[in-house]
Amino acid sequence: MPLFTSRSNSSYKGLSPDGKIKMTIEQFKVWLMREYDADKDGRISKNELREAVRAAGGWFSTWNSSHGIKSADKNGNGFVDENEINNLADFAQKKLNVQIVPC
Ligand SMILES: [Ca+2]
Ligand SMILES: [Ca+2]
Repeated sequence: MPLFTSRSNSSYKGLSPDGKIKMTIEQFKVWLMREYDADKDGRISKNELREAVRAAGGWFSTWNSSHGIKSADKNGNGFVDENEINNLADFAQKKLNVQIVPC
């Protein structure tokens, strides 16, 4: 199943009328892992997140990356853990055109 349901020709698929990309938290995690888990160990390290910020440019450009990474990695173990992904989701909702919807 594609992550974003296709309903427009824009580069972002699955845009709703209010311009938000809607996804569930599960989809958000899957998307993060697919896009940014470079070594496929099932979690996002600080380095991977930093790469993501750099590579994504516009997507993350409003994010002060070091601050963002720090605030995402609450327990400071160098990885964005399962529960810390929620922090990223919060950020995505506040700063990006993403809306996390109930499953
Ligand atoms: Ca990884
Ligand atoms: Ca962590």
